[in-house]
Amino acid sequence: MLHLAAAAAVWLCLMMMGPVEADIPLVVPTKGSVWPKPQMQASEDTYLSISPETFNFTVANKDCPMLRSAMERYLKIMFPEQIKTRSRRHRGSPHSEHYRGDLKSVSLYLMAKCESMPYLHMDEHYEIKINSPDQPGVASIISPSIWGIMYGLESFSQLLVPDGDAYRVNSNQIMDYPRFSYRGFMIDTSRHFLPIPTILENLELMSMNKFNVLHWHIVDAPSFPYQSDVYPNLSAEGAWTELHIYTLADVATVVNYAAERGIRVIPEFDTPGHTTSWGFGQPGLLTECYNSSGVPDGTYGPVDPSNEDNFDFLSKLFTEVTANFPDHFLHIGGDEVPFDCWESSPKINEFMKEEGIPAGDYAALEDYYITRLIELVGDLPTKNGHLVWQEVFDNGVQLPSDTVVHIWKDRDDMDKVKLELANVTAAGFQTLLSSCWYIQVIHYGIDWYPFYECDPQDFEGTDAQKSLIVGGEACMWGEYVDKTNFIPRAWPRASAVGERLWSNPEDTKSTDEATPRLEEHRCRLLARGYNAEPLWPSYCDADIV
Ligand code: CP6
Repeated sequence: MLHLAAAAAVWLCLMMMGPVEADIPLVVPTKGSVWPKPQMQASEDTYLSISPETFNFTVANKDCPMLRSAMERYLKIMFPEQIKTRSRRHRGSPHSEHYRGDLKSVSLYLMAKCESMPYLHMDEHYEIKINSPDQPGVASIISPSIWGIMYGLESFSQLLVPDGDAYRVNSNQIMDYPRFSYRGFMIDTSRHFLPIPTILENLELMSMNKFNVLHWHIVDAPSFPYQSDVYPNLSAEGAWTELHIYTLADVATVVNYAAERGIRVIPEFDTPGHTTSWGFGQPGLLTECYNSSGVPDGTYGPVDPSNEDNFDFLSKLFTEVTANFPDHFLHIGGDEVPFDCWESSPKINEFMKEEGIPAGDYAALEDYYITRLIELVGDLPTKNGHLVWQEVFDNGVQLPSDTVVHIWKDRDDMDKVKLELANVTAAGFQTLLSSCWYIQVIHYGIDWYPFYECDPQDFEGTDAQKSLIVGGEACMWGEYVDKTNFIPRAWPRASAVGERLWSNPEDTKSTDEATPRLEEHRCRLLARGYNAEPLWPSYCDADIV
């Protein structure tokens, strides 16, 4: 009765604010559903009972240090030491005719070698069997990789339904794997510093949503928080303060915490634009801009490609960066390069003449810069691959065939985005989509439908073109986001992106079908202690503590 009254009040309020759907359904969250939706799942009403005091995971096949830590982590996630709601729960209900016994342990079968670092196109398959016909009364998680085992543990943890002080888990067979191998989340630590605990909390939430790449847009024009050993002046002069920095030890903390959850960390050092903060600690790096009377006006533009020392600087800096970020890929940026400062500079125009770059063709100068940068990145001791923002492709830069092109523009014009997807893949490049997944942008109302409805393979193209889509990335640009609002702004809205990138599109066409599952998932995140924001008038058991 109370629910109806509350819903009616909300309905009245909404009516007064403007036209909305007249009937607002009360969302009844489902229990024990897995988010993102598995590729294949068959479940039954029969269930096993789990007692937290005695339950354990068992290494059935091959041991692995990461397997041990994942087991311990999931025991804590499943059975938090202090569940304050426990005393308020009803006692466990008496077993029904569907009860099939107690589940004392889940056997973990790691079927191939024990790895320690995640990578692009790693194997992520897993299988879960709980009280299956061929193995009644027991449960197992089976995977060729430690990464699949982790996803299996996450899915298993989501199947548990509290039952007094115990839990129930239904008979289930799950066979699961991701639709895309790149499921990214971008953070921006230049517009606002994000303390390490916030970054780690977000990594934990990413793993609960089966994301596998943290794209760390670590520096940009406003501040340079990366503390380099080889160029300490960059952060000494370019960070907000000497405390708003990430040391190499902090980087290692993030990289290791991420790897333990199957998440790669790709740093972005965006050049030649977006580099104002770099200039304070590295004189000569940026182009001096001139006023109309031909005098330097005291401001600086993009990296100065006419200064040969700058390529040496970038090579040394990136040697350090790639030694500390072990992933194969480096994001080298290349977006939004303004040409007016280059245009104003006699030094730049003279250099273009010497290099045979047509006068006034600053896109060709950008091409010169990016081409050298890509060569430099491939020649680092770690021989890295690279991602670039779409402008680099749009401007006609000749790119090596292994470049990943990151599409971000035209979020208000999906027809343009589809055309870009078609063009980039027709040129044979691996492609990553972000245009429709700007997590920092919020609206009043239900705000996750467009995220859920965006599909990276929904464009005119051949199967070969579609297969070049490596995945997508939710971006949290940081202009208006810091540790105070990061987590609720990201979650559970990014969960909608997570399901789009993981699940079969045929089974995830409907936001109506997804709604109760996402409601449950949001309550789950709340129960696990994360400030995931609400989606719609509703309640969670964890609300009252
Ligand atoms: N910073 C950098 C940004 C953006 C980009 N690059 C950006 C532009 C427009 C929107 C959101 C973000 N803040 N370095 C573009 C990739 Cl709407």
